[in-house]
Amino acid sequence: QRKMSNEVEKASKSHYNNGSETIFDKIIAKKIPADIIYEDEQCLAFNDVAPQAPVHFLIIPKKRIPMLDKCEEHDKDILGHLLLVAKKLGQSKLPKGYRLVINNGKEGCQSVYHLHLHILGGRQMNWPPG
Ligand code: D5M
Repeated sequence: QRKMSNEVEKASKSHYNNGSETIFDKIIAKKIPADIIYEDEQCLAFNDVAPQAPVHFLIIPKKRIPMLDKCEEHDKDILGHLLLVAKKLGQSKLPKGYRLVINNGKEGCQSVYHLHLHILGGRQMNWPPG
């Protein structure tokens, strides 16, 4: 059997828990440190602790939204805002291009149940992703 990557293993052990607090809430509240690269009223961006590319950061809403599956019509402003912040940061830090990823649920490899956009770049990305 193929060895699971660390991130896949973490995701397989993690699950949606009724919108309860995650480590990202602690980062938003500044109770635990993170390498924060951008912040505004609605969202926060910080470098990923387990980078999968030379540049790899996350953009998260300050509002506790557990996953894309739980988003509703009334979340469309924050969802649009996250994409525009991704564009702004991506364009300035990764002018040659970048990739956005949202992992949703177990088979989507989600391990932290607080919505986050991964922004990856600084090397040629491949397709299809694993
Ligand atoms: O991605 C969750 C991501 O969150 C994964 O790439 C590691 C990252 N992570 C987890 N804890 C931290 C802290 N404390 N700081 C920064 N980055 C963190 P997923 O899409 O859920 O698999």
